[in-house]
Amino acid sequence: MSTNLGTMEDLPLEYRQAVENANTTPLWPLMRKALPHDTPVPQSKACLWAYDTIRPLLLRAGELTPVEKAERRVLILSDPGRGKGAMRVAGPIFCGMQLLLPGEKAPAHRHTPSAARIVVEGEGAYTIVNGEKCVMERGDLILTPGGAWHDHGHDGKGPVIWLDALDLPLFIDLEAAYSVERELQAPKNRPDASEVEYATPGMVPARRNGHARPSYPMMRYPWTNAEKGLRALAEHTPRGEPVELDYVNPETGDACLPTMGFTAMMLRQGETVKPPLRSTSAVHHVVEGSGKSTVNGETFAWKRGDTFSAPVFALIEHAAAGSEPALLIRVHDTPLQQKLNYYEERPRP
Ligand code: GTQ
Repeated sequence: MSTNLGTMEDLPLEYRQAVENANTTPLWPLMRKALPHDTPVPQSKACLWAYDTIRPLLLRAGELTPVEKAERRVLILSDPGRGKGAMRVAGPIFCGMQLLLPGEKAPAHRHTPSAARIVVEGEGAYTIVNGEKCVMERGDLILTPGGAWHDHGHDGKGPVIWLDALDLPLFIDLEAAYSVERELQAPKNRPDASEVEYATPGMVPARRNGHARPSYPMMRYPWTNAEKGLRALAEHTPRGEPVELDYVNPETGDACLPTMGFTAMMLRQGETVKPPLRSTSAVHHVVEGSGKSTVNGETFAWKRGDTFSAPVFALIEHAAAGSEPALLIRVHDTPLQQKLNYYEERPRP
């Protein structure tokens, strides 16, 4: 069944003006735009952001704008499907590449959106989250949940660059986005929870009766652990089956942030990975290796440091190139959709 619902222009001009003057608008010409038949029509368009292109632009920003003037020195990855200057990468996800130079400090603040960082390059930087100092090593995933104080610093040499992912567009749509500033935090004198409370997989601190488990128990997911896990899983996973690990809250096994999810994935040499069509948007960041991915018929060749997006229900195929496996982190919005009692996977056509 496919009824032609007509267009706004089918209505007499005088009527269109009258409804507009009454601060109303007819639904029926907009019906299919709001509710297309059978499947959503994403506005987001797949895109690749090559690190070789972004890096010099970011270093230039380091010369042009001191961090005190920028607060956060970030180049937003702008979804080409939403016009120039879009403040999102795909669906409800914001991504940006952030630069911190030696000795710089990005001031402490907290905001309603949640954020996560994936370290792309450099050593010696840290993020302090609610007093917990998280060192930033390449590939680490570091969370700053909504409402958590965070500031970034850099005691090392050379630039440090990381990829930020935030649910900022969602908070903007909710008219709920704002931030509060404070002075820099004094960090606790101890390693982060991944090296203390959650140093052993499968074990968590014993809790006394009545002691609530923290909702954000672990802010840093070291890449060394993720890589070790992927390599172990790959050794015992038949080829063609996905080698993919979810980043979870170690206390509950749930997603580690309310709206965004993260997975680490390995593409083995000569293997083609064909995920199902998913109702979520995705951003893939290449931590190790090189390869190519086809998203809705468009092929992106990628290597370490690159980032590429995929809209909802995209037909995706990934393959590693060269003699080494490729290791990627995928950012997605499955936790958000599941909270709305929605998430779908559909078989590939
Ligand atoms: O590091 O706190 O990419 O507040 C955008 C907004 C990073 C941050 C972004 C932010 C931050």
